[in-house]
Amino acid sequence: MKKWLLNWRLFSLFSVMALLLAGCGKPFLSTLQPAGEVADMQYSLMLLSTAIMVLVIIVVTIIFVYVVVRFRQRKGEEKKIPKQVEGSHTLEIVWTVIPIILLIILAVPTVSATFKLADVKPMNKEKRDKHTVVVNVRANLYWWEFEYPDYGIITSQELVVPTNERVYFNLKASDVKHSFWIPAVGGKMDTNTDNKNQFWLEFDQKATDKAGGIFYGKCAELCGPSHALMDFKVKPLPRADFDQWVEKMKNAKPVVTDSVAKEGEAIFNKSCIGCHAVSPVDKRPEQARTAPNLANFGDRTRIAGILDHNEENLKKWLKDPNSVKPGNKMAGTYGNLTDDQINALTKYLMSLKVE
Ligand code: HEC
Ligand SMILES: [Cu+2]
Repeated sequence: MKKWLLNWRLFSLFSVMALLLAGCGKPFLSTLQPAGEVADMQYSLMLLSTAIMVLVIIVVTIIFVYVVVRFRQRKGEEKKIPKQVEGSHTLEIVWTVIPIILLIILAVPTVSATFKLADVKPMNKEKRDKHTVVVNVRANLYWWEFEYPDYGIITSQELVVPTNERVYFNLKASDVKHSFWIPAVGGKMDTNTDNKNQFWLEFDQKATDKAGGIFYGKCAELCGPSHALMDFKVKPLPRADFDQWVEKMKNAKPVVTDSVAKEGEAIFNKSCIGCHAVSPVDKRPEQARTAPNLANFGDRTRIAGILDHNEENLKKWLKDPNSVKPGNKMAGTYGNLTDDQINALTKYLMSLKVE
């Protein structure tokens, strides 16, 4: 092959790879841009293990190349056999001890970080500090519920937390196993049906600003056909704003003035209220909470966790949820809606705001 052609091919290959890699590293979803204490710890461990691996690869490669060159068959010396070292105690000790040392270097910080990350004492105290924020996360096919037991409020799909402090989580699932993961901030931790997992995360204010105020969360355990669409968003707020948000949620009530929205409310109260609550203060037991709480639906940035938040997409969702999220638990549970009903419901749902 002509040389310039080969160069050109390599060049395009590397450009495509560079383009692919450029997709990584967005501040709102990359583990490589850690946005809090947990993410920092996890990132340092990644760097450490990568450094050790690269070191091993470099040393082995150098030895390999040296041996290939040094002991190659030379002209006139075809029969020559180099000195044999089989059974050398020194060498055997060297290549046993070095990996042990490397493993210890890796193990000490890993075990220490594991214990730090598992320290959830502040949330389990007999009488919890008033300041400590605890969130009960419940994963469902294919949506997320966030309950704040100390404030008596519930929200869905978008987790709101204070920045620059440890937030504690109780994690569980109501149907199958899922996994709670906010790549830039930390995780992942399984949500199970038969036990409760606990951990904490810290959301850094500066990193939040850099990420545009919102982080992406994901389900990280294959759970069904719409697993890849089981996203949620995280809105970290400065403590004062967070407290305000909690107060607004506690006092939220749908105020419907528009006549079309009123029609929507009537349809909603007939066909949808059995599953969806529109008050964040939902006293029903969790088995009865079979759908996302819609109290602050109008404030959200996504519909069903994935579609951009606008009327057009909401109509698309109400018309045929299955076309958006195959196999979701809302599809086929209410009769066909007419376009007028969908318009009315859209007006009503978009008016559900606390901000
Ligand atoms: C059988 C229970 C059930 C009924 C009845 C039901 N839904 Fe749902 N709805 C769900 C579930 C479950 C989801 C979550 C789907 C997902 O994201 O996987 C959902 C999601 C939604 C969402 C997106 C929520 C979000 O947080 O982004 C909207 C909006 C919605 N439903 C509106 C309605 C309306 C309007 C009606 C009545 C016409 C209705 N639902 C009837 C179960 C139900
Ligand atoms: Cu999943």
